[in-house]
Amino acid sequence: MALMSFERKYRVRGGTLIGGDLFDFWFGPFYVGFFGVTTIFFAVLGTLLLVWGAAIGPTWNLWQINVAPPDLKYGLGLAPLREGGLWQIVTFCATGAFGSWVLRQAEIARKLGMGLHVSWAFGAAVAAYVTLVIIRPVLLGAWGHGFPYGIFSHLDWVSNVGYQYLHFHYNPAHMIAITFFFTNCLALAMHGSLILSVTNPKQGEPVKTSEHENVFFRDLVGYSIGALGIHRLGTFLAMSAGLWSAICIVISGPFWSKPWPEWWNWWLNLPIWGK
Ligand code: UQ2
Repeated sequence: MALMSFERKYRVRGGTLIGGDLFDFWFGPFYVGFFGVTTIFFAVLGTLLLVWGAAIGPTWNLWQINVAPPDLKYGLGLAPLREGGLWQIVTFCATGAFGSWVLRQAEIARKLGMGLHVSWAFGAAVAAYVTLVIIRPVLLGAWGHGFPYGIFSHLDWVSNVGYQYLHFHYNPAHMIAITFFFTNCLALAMHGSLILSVTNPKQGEPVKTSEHENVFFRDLVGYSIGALGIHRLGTFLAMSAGLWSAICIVISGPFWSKPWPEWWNWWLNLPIWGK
C-alpha cells in the first residue's frame, strides 16, 4: 500500500530536531529526515563491514561467522582492522544507527504532536546494547570486554562471562531483570488474549467492548487495571526488563568481581546473629 488517503493530512512540516526543512520529506511511505539519512548510512556501512569481516574470516557458515572485539592488550585504544578494529567500527556504526533510529522516532512523534514514549521505550533497549559494548568495556578499561558479533560466538561469550562469576543467576539485578521479562510475558499474554477474546465472539454475536474487558478481570481477580493502565504496565515492565539487564551486567566486573553467590554473604554478615 503506497499512500493511504488519510495519510496526506498527517504529512506535515516541522518537528525536526536538526537540519530544519532540509530532509523534511518522504521517500514513498517512509519519512526521511536527517536521522533517516544517518540511520541508512550507519546501517549500510556497518552491515557491509560485517560482510567484509565474514569474507576475511575462516568460514561462510552463518552460525560460525564471527567479528570479534580486540584483544585485551589494546585496552581502550584503536586496534588494527583485522584484530578487532573492524568490531570497533561496527560498534560505532551500530550505536550510530540505533541512536539515529531513536531520534527519527522522536522527530516523527513531534511532527504528529505525540508523546515521546516510543523513543524512550526503544531507548531502553539501545541502552542495554550500549552498556554491553561501550559502557562496561570502558569501565573495565578494554574494548576486548565487549561481546563478539556472531551467532555461536556471542552465545559462548554469554556462557563464559556467566561462569566467570561462578553462577550468574545469583546476581540480584539479573534476578530482577528475569522477573520483569517473565511478568512482561504474563501481562502481554493476558492483554493479547483478552483483546482477541472480546473481538472474537460467537458467530452472529456483536464484538464486545471495554466494559466486558473490565468485568472479566473484576470477576476473575477482583481488579481491572484498565485499557490505558495495561499499556502503562506493559511499557513499565518491558523498559524495566531492559534496564535491569543493563544494570546486572554493568555491575559484573566494575562493581563486583567475585562469584555472585558470595554476594549473598551480606545476609550472614549482618550484625544480628551474635559472635
Ligand atoms: C485489564 C484491562 C486490560 C487488559 C488486562 C487487564 C480493561 C484491555 C490484561 C487485567 C490486568 C490486570 C489484572 C493486572 C495484571 C498485573 C500484572 C502485574 C501482570 O484490566 O483493562 O485492557 O488487557
